[in-house]
Amino acid sequence: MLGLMDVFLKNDPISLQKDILHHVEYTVARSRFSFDDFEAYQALAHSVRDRLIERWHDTLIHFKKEDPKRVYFLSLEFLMGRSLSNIVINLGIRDQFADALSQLGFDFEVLAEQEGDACLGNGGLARLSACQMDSLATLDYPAVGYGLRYQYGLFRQVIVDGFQHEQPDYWLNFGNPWEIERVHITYPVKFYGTVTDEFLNGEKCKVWVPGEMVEAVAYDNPIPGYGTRNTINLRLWAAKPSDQHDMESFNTGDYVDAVVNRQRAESISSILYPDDRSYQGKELRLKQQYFFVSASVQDIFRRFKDTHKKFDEFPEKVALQLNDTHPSLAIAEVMRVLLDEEHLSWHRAWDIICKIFSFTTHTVSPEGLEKIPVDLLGNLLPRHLQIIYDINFNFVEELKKMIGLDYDRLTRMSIVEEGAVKNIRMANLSVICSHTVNGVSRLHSELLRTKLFKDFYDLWPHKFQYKTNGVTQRRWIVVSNPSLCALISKWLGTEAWICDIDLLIGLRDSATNAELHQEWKMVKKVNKIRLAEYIEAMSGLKVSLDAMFDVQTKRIHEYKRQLLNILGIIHRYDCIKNMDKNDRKKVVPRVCIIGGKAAPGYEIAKKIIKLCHVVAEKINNDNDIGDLLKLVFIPDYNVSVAEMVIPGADLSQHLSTAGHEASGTGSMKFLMNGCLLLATADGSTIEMVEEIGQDNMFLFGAKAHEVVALRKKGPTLKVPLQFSRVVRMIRDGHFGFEDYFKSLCDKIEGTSDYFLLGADFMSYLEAQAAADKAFVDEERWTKMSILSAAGSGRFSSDRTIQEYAENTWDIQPCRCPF
Ligand code: 26Q
Repeated sequence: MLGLMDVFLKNDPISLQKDILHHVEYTVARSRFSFDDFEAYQALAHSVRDRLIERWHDTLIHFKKEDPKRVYFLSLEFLMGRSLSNIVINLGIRDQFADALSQLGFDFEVLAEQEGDACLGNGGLARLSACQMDSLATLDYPAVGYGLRYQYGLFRQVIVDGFQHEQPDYWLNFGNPWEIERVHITYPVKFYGTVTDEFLNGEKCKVWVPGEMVEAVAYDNPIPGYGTRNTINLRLWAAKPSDQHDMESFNTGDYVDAVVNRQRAESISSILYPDDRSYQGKELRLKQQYFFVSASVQDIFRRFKDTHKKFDEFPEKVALQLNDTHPSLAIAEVMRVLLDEEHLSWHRAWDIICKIFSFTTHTVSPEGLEKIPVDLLGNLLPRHLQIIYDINFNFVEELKKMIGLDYDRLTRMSIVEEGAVKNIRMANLSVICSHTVNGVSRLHSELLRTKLFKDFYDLWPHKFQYKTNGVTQRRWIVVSNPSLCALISKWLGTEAWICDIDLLIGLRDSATNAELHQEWKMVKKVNKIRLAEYIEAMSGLKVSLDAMFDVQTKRIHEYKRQLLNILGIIHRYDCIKNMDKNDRKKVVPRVCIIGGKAAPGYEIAKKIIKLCHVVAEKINNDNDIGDLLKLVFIPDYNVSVAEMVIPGADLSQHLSTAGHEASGTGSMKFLMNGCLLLATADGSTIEMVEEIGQDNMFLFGAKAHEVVALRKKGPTLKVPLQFSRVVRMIRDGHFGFEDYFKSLCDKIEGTSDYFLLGADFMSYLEAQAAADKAFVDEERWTKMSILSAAGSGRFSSDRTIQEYAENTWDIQPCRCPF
C-alpha cells in the first residue's frame, strides 16, 4: 500500500524534469515536444508550487496543533514583485531546478524573467510588508498576512515624449501560479443600512441591518522561509457578488439589471489606489478598507473559536498589527463583533481591544494622516461610527480627569475633528486603542513623540517605541545579486549570513585585502554590465562602464528632492561646458540614473519627470560632452527593475529634506549591495552613519532640527549664485518647455522653497565633489564599498521582526519539524 510520505515530491534531476514536462502537458496544456519560454516558465512555476504547497500544508497543520499566539499582519499593500527565484532559493532547490532545466534545454534565469511583477502596493510601506513576511517565515513565527487581491496593481508608467502616462496593470492576465483560490473560504461583508435597538434575552443590543452584502473569497499565497520548512500564509481577499446581494431585484423580475448590478460588487477589490498623500475620503477606498478588515476579522474569530470558548483567552492567542492607519477600521470591527455578536460587555470588549492592537505609522507630516468624513463613514458603516463615537466619549471623559479642561488639547486629541466637514482621525483612533505605537526609525519616533503625537506621548509615554525598518537579504542580495552572494559566502567561509546577517561584519577584517578588492570590483562590474545592457535595450543609449553609476530610484515626491539631483546635474553639465580640455580630463565621468513613478494627480511630480527627460535629451545629445555625463530615466521602476538596478549602482542618492522621510528602505538595499550613499541626515540614514561611519558615506544638508529655523529665515535666506544660475537656465528655455516649467521654478525660488533646495545646494555640491574624489581612488572606493555592505547588518528585516516579536507582539517561534 502507498505510504502517506510516498506522495512527497522528489528533487532529483529526473523527477524534476518529469514534473516540469507533466505540467507542460497537463497544466499548461501544450505539447511536451513543443513549448516556448513562457510555457516552460508556467510549467516550472507549477512544479515549484507543488513543492511549496507540501510545506505550507505541514506548517498550517503544525500551527494548528501547537496553537501558539499568532500575529495577524494587516496591510492594504504588499509589493511582492516576482516570486519564482525567491521561492526556489528559500526552498533550497534552485540549483536542482536549474540543472533539470538545462537538461531540457532551458535556462533558469531566462525563464525567471518571464514572470510579471505582483505590484499590489505603492512603494516603501508595501515593499516593507513583503520583506517582513519573508522574515516572519524565516524566523518561524506563527504569522498570517492579510490584504486585498487587487485585480489592477499599481499603474504601469509609460513615458511618451518625456511625459508620464499611466496604464492599467492587469497583472492576472496570464494567470498567477503562486496563489491558491479557496472557493470555500468566504465571508459575507456588509455595508450601508441602519442600526436598531433590540432586546435579546432581556438585554438591550444593537442590530445592524445592512443595505448591501458582498462576499469575500480567500486567495492564499504561501510564503516560504529560508532554511526552515515553515511556509506561512498571505491571505488576500477578492470581492465577489453575494447570493444575498440584491435578492429584491431578482424577485421583482428585473433579471438582467440584477445580474449587471452583481458585477458592481467586484469593483471593491478591483484597483489599488495610488498614494498621493493628500488623498480626500473616497467611498470606494473606504469600502476596500472595511471589506478587507471585515473578512480578516471574521477569519481570525473563526480560527480562535475553533479551539477556544472564552474570549478572555483572546489576547493570549491574537496580536493584530496595523500597517499604518489603512486597516484601522479593524479596531471598530473587533469591538462590534465582541459587543453585538459575542455579546460581551463594553468593559470586557474594551479590555481585549487594548491588549491586541499595535500600530505602526509610516508618516511624518500631519497632512499625511488619514481622515474619514463622518458623513461618509456614518452612511457606509453606521454601527462602526457609533462605536467610534463611544470610544471617543469614554476617552475624552478619562482625559478630562487626567488633564482637566484644557480645551485646546482635548480638541487636538479627540478622535473626531470638528469643522465645516466633520472627520474621524484614524491616527488618533489607532493610538488610543493600541498598546504600542511604533515609528520606523529612531528619528521618526523622536518626531512622533515631540510633534505628531506629542499630546499622546505626554499622556502615555510607555506606548511609544520604534523599530527601525529593515529589508530581507534573501531578496536583496541572494536573489538579486548572486555574484555578490557567492563572494560573501566565500570570504566569510559560510552561508550562515543569509539567516544571520550580523555575520556580514566579518567582511571588515578583509576590507583592505587586495584579493578581495579584485573580486569585489569584478562583481560590481558584472552587475554594471547587466545594467548597461538594460539601459541600451531600453533607450538605445550606450553608457561607459568606467563612469560612476549614480542612481536615485524611488517614488517621485517633492520632499525626496529628485529636483535637487537634476539641478545638480545641470550644474555639472554647465561646469563641464565651461572647462578647457585639460580640466575636462579631471572630470569623473558619470551615468546619472533616475527612476520612479509620480502619483497620477501629482502635477509637480510629473513636471519633475518631464524636466529629467528634457535635460537628458540635451546632455545625451551633446557630443562635446561625450561620456563625461549621461542622464537616463528608467521607466516603470518596480521591484524587478530594482533588483537589476541596485546591484549595478556605484553611488545612490537619498536626498529628502531632513525630517521628512520616516525611514527610507531603498538606501538599505543599496548599502547591502556595496553601493555608497550620498544622503541627508534623515530617517534611517542617521543610523547608517552610526553603523558604517561618517567617512564611508557622503552626508550633506541641514539637520532635522535646523530645518524649522531655516524655513523661518525664508525671505532673508541668501541662495547661492550657482543655484540661481541653474534655475535661470530652466527659466530661460535652455531645455525648452519654459512655460511648462515656470511653476516648478517658482516653487523653489524666493520664499516658497519649502523643501530647502536652495539652502542645501552648496552642501549637496560639496558632497558630490567628495564622491568624485573618492571614486578616482579605486582602492579607497572599494574599501568604502566593502565597509558599507559589512555594516549593513542592522538593516535586515530579520532584526526588525525579532524586535517586533519580542517587544510588541509577544510571540514565540513555532518551527515545523522537517
Ligand atoms: C492613503 C489613502 C488613500 C490612498 C492611498 C493612501 C496611501 C497609500 C500608501 C498613503 C501612504 C502610502 C504609503 C506610504 C509609504 O510608503 N510610506 C513610506 O513607508 C516606508 C516604510 O516604513 C518608509 O521607509 C518611508 O519613509 C515612508 O515614506
